[in-house]
Amino acid sequence: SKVSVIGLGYIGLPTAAIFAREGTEVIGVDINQAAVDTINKGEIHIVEPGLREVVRHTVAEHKLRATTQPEAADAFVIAVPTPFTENRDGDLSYIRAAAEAIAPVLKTGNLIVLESTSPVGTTEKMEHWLAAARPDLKFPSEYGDSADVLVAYCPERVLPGKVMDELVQNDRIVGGLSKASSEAAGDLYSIFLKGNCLKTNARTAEMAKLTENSFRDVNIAFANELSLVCDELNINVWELIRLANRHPRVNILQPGPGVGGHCIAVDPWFIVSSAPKTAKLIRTAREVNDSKPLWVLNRVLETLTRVAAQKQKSISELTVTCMGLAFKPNIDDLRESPALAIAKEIAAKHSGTTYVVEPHIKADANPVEGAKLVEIDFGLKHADVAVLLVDHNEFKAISRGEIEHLAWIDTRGLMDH
Ligand code: SAJ
Repeated sequence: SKVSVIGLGYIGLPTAAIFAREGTEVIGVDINQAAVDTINKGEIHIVEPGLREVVRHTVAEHKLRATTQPEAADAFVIAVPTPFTENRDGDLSYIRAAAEAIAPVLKTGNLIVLESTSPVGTTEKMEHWLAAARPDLKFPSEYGDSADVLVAYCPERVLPGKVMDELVQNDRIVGGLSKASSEAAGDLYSIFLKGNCLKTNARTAEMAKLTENSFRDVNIAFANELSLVCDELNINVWELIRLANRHPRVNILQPGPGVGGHCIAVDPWFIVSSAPKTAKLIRTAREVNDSKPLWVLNRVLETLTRVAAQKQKSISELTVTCMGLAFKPNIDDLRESPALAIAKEIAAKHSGTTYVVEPHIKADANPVEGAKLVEIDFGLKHADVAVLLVDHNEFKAISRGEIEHLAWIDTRGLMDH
């Protein structure tokens, strides 16, 4: 069988490569000509451990090929972005464009699977766009199991950095617009899936993806709120959580400088925008997590005032070092990173010197205007105030002796673990 993957990004390219590794003929489609050319040379345009080898091998074996023009296939997997809009909803224009691009090559018997994280009801909208372009074909919402084509929603739930492993191992939800659609989508993923395939309808599958990330967001918000309460009550939140988690039914997550990445900080809004009056807890959790960077910034500014008074210096004579910029440990991903946002604000507001330390990016790629990217030792040695924003492994080796001379603001509890 022939599978076409539309959108060759962080999810689409690994998915295409893994189908091809199993011997399936895969046509990857992307509007980005440069990405298409890179892939056809057996190279990759994104960072994901283990991906390069599989792309190189499957391209060389003529199992994987990329193009900008959709071609006929047996199954189409759509993995295009659904960017966050100003009114906190998903922008479905890429899904619509993908649907309209494949519509002319659709044939009876084809399966179309949407993977993009989307608000509830998007798969039905995609079907509507396909149907509008192909009035000659029967679609499942109207014709059920006697439709000409099959349509399903199948979210990915892989963790960046572990995509090649999690794509194969994780359980997978498939939600069809008809029973036959769910069955066909299950058969498609069984080509490479080692985890279980869980079948449901499309709306439930859409909501499941949003629910998983909202669950994590709400639980991180609980930890972040605790960190503010503990600060007021003069309690060490890290010790508190460690102790509370010894209860057999308590499992609190870790507070931090806020929630970053392009999923957990976004997906809950898709639920809120669909049920604005009802989704109160989910909305509040988003607000709690989104307010954490400002709280950290204010802590830094207050600390600068206090240290200036202690040292009888002006604030402009003090140096702040920001430790870490990525949105989570041990990666170089800066997307929606609260650490980056905080560092930028400090560099903009602080009248003295600001240093940033980020072992995962190169000195000439420093994204913080007004700050200098420096090594860990240098940054600590010259700082009056240091704020730990990401618990990278590189920072775990910092000893108490190295931070004795400075005011240490630890948003991740690194020194308490
Ligand atoms: N964070 C905390 N405290 C914690 C855990 C995380 O502050 O205890 C912060 C991190 O520092 C980071 C943010 O949350 O800023 C998100 O990081 P993450 O590791 O929780 O998740 P992502 O965004 O890398 O990936 C998530 C995953 N979803 C879940 O774990 C429910 C992944 O499985 C999804 O596939 C991915 O979102 C996605 O693409 O939706």
